[in-house]
Amino acid sequence: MLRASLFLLMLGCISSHGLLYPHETETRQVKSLDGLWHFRLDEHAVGESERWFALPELPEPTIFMPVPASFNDITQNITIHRHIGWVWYARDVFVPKTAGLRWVLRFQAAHYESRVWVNGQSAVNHSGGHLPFEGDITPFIKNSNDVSSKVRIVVAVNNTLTPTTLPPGELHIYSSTYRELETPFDFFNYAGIDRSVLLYSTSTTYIQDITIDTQSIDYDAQHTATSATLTYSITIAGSNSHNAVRVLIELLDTEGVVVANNTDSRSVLIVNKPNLWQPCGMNHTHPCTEHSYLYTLQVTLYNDASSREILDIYRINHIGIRTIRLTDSKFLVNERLFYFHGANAHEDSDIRGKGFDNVILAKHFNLYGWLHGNAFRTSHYPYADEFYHMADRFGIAIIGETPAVGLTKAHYFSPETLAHHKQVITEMISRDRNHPSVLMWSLANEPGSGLPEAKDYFSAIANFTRPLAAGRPITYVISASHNSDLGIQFFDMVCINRYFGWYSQFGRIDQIPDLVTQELAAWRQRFPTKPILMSEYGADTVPGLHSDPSMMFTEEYQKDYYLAYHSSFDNVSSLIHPTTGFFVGELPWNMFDFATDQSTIRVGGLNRKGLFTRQRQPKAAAFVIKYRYEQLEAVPTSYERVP
Ligand code: BDP
Repeated sequence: MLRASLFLLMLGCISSHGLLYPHETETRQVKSLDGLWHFRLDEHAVGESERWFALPELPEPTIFMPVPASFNDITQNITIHRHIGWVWYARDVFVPKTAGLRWVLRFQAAHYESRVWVNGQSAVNHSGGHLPFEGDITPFIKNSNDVSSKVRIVVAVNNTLTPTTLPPGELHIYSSTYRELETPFDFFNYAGIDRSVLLYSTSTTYIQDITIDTQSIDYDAQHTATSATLTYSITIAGSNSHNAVRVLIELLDTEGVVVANNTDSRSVLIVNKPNLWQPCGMNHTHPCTEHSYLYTLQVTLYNDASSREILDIYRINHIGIRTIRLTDSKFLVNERLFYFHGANAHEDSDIRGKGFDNVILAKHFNLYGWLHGNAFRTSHYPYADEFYHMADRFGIAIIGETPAVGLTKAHYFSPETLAHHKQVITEMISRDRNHPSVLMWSLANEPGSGLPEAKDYFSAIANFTRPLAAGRPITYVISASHNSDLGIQFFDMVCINRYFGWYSQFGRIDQIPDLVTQELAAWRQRFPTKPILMSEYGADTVPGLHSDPSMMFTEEYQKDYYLAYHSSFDNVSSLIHPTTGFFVGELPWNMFDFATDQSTIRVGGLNRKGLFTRQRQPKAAAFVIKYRYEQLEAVPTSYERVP
């Protein structure tokens, strides 16, 4: 029921990042700028001094470049493939001029450093790939006698990584023709405007940000949810900072019925008999091919306390009611044990590189459904928003990871990197926190966490993130040994990557079970109150290569490799041993083959640890994992009461 008292919000005193997904509503238009843009390299870095942003056309030679896409693999030109430095994109667009509207130019991501000019004027700059950035371009739109006016958008993007970027990198200039970017991580440094570009409108006074979390769920004796309390906050921004507005917050079920509402900008919603969001692939939930329950949050902004004039409406259609709790040995979702069984991935595919594509997106989730895989880590950077939307829908758990991969040298743990890392964490959590599928934040992958510098660095990262974490546990993914890691003590869970039988004990599948058992026991002994997850394990496999007995790189070896790990997992699994187990999940490396730098261990420039090829076809091990996950899905799970 609508509360009697309507709160007036005074504008202008609230500031927030605001990375709401650009959805179309009654008050918002969204225009896609995806398509073919004019593109050229800037090999001598002269574009800015020669003011290419102010020219009617980019200087020749230009080519057509699809957006979104990484530029590297679109042509046959090796110079474009391995270009390091600035590239330029340009296109014109018609923006309808409408009084009372602001137009925002939004880049879902571009890698790495971006500068954007609109009609020759600097409009927005951003440092860092994998996360959106935007700017209000209304002031740059020319007045005309027409109802609409042409807007020229020019974007310069630079993929050079440095010791203070995330991920870090180091440019080595050996001669005028020989430059290499050293990338201390194992994936190709694809670049360009690799996610969609959108132009969207809002009213001049608008809903800038929304946060919503499940605070608590009450259950009856049969473990059926009887009520849930959600906390939310709404941020309003706009041109008229002295105007008074009011806001209506409504939660709608899948039938469109309002099940809770409120008129405070920051308060709670109480939902009776809630339908819970459930992660898929557990005995008590649903298969990963079926939908989880999602509500819609509708926020309506009215002009003032008395008028019915609507200024803005925004809807989030992926609200999941669910809680997360970690005990010393279990990962609980809705007070029931959750066991991560999926596979990690990369945003990577033929021709597109890291370019977003709905075809790849849909195939991704169809294959997780086929595999009975209920989780993935966004290794090693935040993925495109659309992955989170689909994961919410199917109940697939996401471990959201920052691009802090490759922090392997002491000088990378600098104050500059720390400041940027905090900025990235803020942007990632601001963008992704309302997705129920995000169950944990991973703040780095395989840092040099045994280096003395890592201790204070990760202590600072943990302290910074904890108040922002929106109810999720925090972690980073470890390659260091149990007795050398200095940072995970500040985090909630131990996530380890281990490659026994691949990067060590070559060809010795027989050694794997004991090594895994000893490894898990050693971590447990050091951290008896933190659950443990195997966040990577895998073996490169060339599809079609066979041998019996199995040899490294064959399909048989990959099968044997996985089978050798599983008995050791099961001996300490919290799923199979609810009272004594502490091992909460397994994520093979990798779901798909993916592009890397060329080297002697990367046949064809690919990391071939995929269960599937880069073209998304299964290798033999995919069937082993599918069979295992079907078995895991059938294990009944216990229900834990909140003490
Ligand atoms: C792990 C890294 C991952 C690599 C993998 C491998 O976390 O990024 O791709 O090794 O070498 O250490 O396959």
